Amino acid sequence: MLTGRSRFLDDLHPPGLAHLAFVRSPYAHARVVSVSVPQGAPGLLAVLTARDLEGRARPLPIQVPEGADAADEPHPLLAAGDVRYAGQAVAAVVAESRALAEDAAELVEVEYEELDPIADPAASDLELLRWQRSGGDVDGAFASADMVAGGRYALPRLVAAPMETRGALAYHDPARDLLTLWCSSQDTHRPLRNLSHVLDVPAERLRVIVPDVGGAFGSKGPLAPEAAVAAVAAMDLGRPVKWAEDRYENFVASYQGRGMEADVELALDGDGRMLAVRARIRADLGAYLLPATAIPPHTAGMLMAGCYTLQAAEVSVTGVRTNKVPTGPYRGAGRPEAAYFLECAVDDAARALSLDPVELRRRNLIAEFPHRSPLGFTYDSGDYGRCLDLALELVEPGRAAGEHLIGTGVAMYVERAGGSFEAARAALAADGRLVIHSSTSPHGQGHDTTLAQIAAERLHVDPAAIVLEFGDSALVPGGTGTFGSRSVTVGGSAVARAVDELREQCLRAAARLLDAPQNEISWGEDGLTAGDGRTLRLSDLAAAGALEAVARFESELVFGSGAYAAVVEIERATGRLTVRRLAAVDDAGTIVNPLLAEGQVLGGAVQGLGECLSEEATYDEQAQPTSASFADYSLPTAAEVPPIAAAFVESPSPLNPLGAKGIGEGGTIGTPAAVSNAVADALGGRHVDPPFTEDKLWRAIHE
Ligand code: MCN
Repeated sequence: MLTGRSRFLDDLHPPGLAHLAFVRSPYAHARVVSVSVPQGAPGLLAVLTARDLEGRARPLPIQVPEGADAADEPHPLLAAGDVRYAGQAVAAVVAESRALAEDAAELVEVEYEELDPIADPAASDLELLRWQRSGGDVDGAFASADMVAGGRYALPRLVAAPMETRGALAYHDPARDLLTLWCSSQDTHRPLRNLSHVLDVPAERLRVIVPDVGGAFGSKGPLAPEAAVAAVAAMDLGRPVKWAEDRYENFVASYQGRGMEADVELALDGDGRMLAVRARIRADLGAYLLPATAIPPHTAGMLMAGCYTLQAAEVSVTGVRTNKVPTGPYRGAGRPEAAYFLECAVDDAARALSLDPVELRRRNLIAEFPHRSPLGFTYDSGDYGRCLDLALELVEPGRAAGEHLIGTGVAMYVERAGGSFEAARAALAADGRLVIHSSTSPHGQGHDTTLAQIAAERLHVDPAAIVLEFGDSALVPGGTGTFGSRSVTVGGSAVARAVDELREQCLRAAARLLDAPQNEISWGEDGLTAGDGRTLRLSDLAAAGALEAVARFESELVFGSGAYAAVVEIERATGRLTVRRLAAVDDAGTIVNPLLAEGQVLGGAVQGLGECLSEEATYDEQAQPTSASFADYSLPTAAEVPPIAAAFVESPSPLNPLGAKGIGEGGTIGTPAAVSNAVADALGGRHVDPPFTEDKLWRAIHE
C-alpha cells in the first residue's frame, strides 16, 4: 500500500464496463408520486426503479440481537412509495461512463409530495428496536444505597469517513451462471450472505472478491444496498457494472455511527462501593434497520457493567426511527458508548462523594477471573488495576496556568471480541512456498504480517516465505468476518491450528521419506532433519506431494480492557480545547505484533480525539444533513494530535491458543471517555458532551 501498488475497487476497469449512478432524494421525508425516465440520453444503458426490482430483489435482511424486538423495517434497495432520508436512492442509472451516468441521472424526474420529517429522536415515537436485561437484585441495591449518582450522557452521530469510499463491481457470467461481486468491503462473508438473501440465489452461484480496501472502520460490513443494485443491473445488461460512490454520497448514504444517549444511575454505599447500575439507552437509528443497525446499541447495553464488581444491573435499549440515514457499526460499535456512559457516571459519582475518581475506581475494580457480569457476560481475564496504574504513570498530570483551565481525566473500559468462527487452510505448495488462505481479510490492520508471523513462529520459517491469501470467497474457507476486533483472536487461532496440523503432516511425510521414526525428526531453519543428520528441505517435501491442512476455530467471547488518561487545556477567553497528552493502556491479551498493535491503538485514539474535538454529523430541523462535506465535518489533523503514550498489559486469554484478544478498537473506546472526564475536571465538575467545540465550552465557562 505504501508503495502505491495496491488495487482498490475503482482501479478495476474490465472490458465492457458500464457505470452506475444514483438519483437520490433531496427530501428527508416524502411520498414518491412518480419517476419519469429519460429517453435517449447519451450513453444511457438502463434506468432502474423500485418497480423494476419487484419480485427480483428483496430488501436487505435485518440481524436481530438475541432477546431483542426489532421492527420489520428493512432498507429497500431503491425507495418504493416513500423516501425516508435525504440522500436515499430512488433510481439507478447505468451508462457508458461515470460522467454520462451522472448526466443521465440528472434527467430523471421524480415528483415528490413532501411529508413532515423527524429530525429529533426525542420527538419520535416510532420504535425500531427494543431490548432489556437485568441481573441481580437491582431494586434492593438501589433501596439500600447511601447515594445514587449519575446523569444523562450523549454521543453524537459520526461518519466513519474511510479514505476510500464504498463501491462495488458486478459481473454475471451466463455460461457458468455465476455472479461475481468485487466489493470494497471488510470481508467476503457478509456481502455474500446478504446478496444471496437479496437475490434469493444460492451462495454457490455467487462469488465475492474484496480487493485492497482503503479503510472501512466498521462502515463496510454488510452489503450496501447500492451494491445489490449493481448486481441486478449487471445481470440485466450482461456487462460488468461498477458503482463507486463519491464523497458526498458517502456522507449522506453510508450508514453512520454512535448517535446514542443514556440516563445512567449508579447506586453506591457510604464507602464508595458500587452496588448497582441502571441505564436507559436511546439510539437514533435513522430511517430503516440495515443488517447491522441493531448491533451497536445492544453491545452498548451488554457492556454497561464495565469493569466493576457491582452485583446488579438493569439496562434498557430503545432505538427510534428518524428521517436520517440509518446507523450501524462504527469502530467500537457500542463499546465507546458503554465506556462513555458508565465512566462519565463514575466521575459524577466521585464528585458527589468528594472522592478522587481514581480511588473510587480502585475500590471497585474486578480482580478475579473468570468474572460473571450481572448482565450475563463472562470476562475471561484481565488486570484492571495494572492498566490503571500504568495509565496514571504515563499521563503526567497538567499544571494550571492563568489563561487556561487544566483538567485530568481517566476512563476504563471492558470490550467484547471473539465469538463465532473463522477458518484457515495452510498448504505446502509444490514450489515449496507456504500458502495460507484465511477467512478473515484485512482493510488496513496488517493481517498479512500478523498471520504470517503466527504461522512462521510455529513452523520455524522466515515469515517472508509465507504467502497469505484472502478476500476471495472462491478461494478462502467460509468464516464470519473482520469486525469487532476478532480477527487475530479467531482468525489467527484458525491459522495456528491449520499450521500445527500441517506441521504434523510434514513431520509424518518426512519420517516416511527419510525412513526414520517420526519422533526423531526435528524441525529447524534448514528443513526437517532425521536423527542421523539427513535433512529434507521443505521444497523436497513438497516435490514428493503437496500437503494441506484445513482448520476451523470456534471462539467464545473474550474481553479486552484498558485504562486511558488525558490532560486537557481549555482557553478561558475562547473555549478552545487542546488535548495536551493522552495515555493509552490496553490489555488485548498476548500481543502478536507490538508495532501493528500500537498502530491500531494510535489510529483509534486519533479517531476518538476527532470525536471529542470536532466530529458530528449534524442535521437541521427538516432533517437535512448540514455537515455533508469535509468543510463542515472536520476530521482531526496531525496538528491536533498530542503526544500519545501507549502501553500494553498482557493478560492472556485462556480461551484460544494464542492467548489473544482484540485491539482494533481500543483507542476509539477509551479516548472519548477519558477526554470528556478531563474536560469536566477542567470545567470544575460540569459535564458537557462532545464534540467540545469552542462555543460549547465557552458557554460552559461563561454562563
Ligand atoms: N494485534 C496483535 N495482537 C493481538 C490483537 C491484535 O498484534 N492480540 C494486531 C495485529 O497486527 C492485527 C491488528 O492488531 O492485525 C488488529 O487485530 P484485531 O484486534 O484482531 O482486529 P481486526 O483485525 O479484527 O480488525 C478489526 C478492527 C475494527 S473492528 C475496526 S472498525 C477497524 C480496525 O480494526 N478498522 C480499521 N482497525 C482499522 N485499521 C485500519 N487501518 N483501517 C480500518 O478500517
